[in-house]
Amino acid sequence: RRERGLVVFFTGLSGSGKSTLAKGLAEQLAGAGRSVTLLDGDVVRRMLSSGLGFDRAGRDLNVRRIGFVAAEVARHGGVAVCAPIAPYAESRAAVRAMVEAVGDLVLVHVATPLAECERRDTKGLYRKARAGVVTQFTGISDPYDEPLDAELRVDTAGVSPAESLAAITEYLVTGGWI
Ligand code: GGZ
Repeated sequence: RRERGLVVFFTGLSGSGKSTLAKGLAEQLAGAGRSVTLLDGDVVRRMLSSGLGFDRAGRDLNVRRIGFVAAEVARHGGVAVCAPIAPYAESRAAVRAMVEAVGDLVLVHVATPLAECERRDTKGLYRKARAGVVTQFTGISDPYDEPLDAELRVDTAGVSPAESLAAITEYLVTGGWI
């Protein structure tokens, strides 16, 4: 018997908390005995999408590649946890179509407000974006389409990563995935 494949796809601004939540969730699912593949934004950019830029075409291709790999994982009964910004609704819809042809998709909108992401500025990129040193920066000089079809929305402002993670876990337990 094969378990039904699952893709948990995080989308949100840089610094919103996607990577932290994705990593925590991946560990939790692995602990529950699932075979988990983590497709984090920066690793994918290095290993799968090196050479791609941040214009619309580059982001679209990046997100579709992630969706393709995630769907392959799900097709074989695994769990893929993905965490790119994925700012375009159209690219996210393409991922949903690829995944739902073979398994389940849970889209998690990490809806931490821009002001909080910018306050954190963990990598100093917002400061550079404001100064115009980094261009086409999501939320500052590039768009982010707010998801209208997210299964789950979490705002990590003023909440511990453990609490945000618990909300996601609870959703997956209620839906019978864990
Ligand atoms: C957005 C950028 C940009 C621009 C570099 N816009 O916080 P980070 O550093 O680690 O996450 C961001 C990451 C975004 O890559 P993704 O592959 O997730 O984006 S997309 O889904 O849109 O393809 C950020 C860094 O790369 N970064 N330049 N201009 N983020």
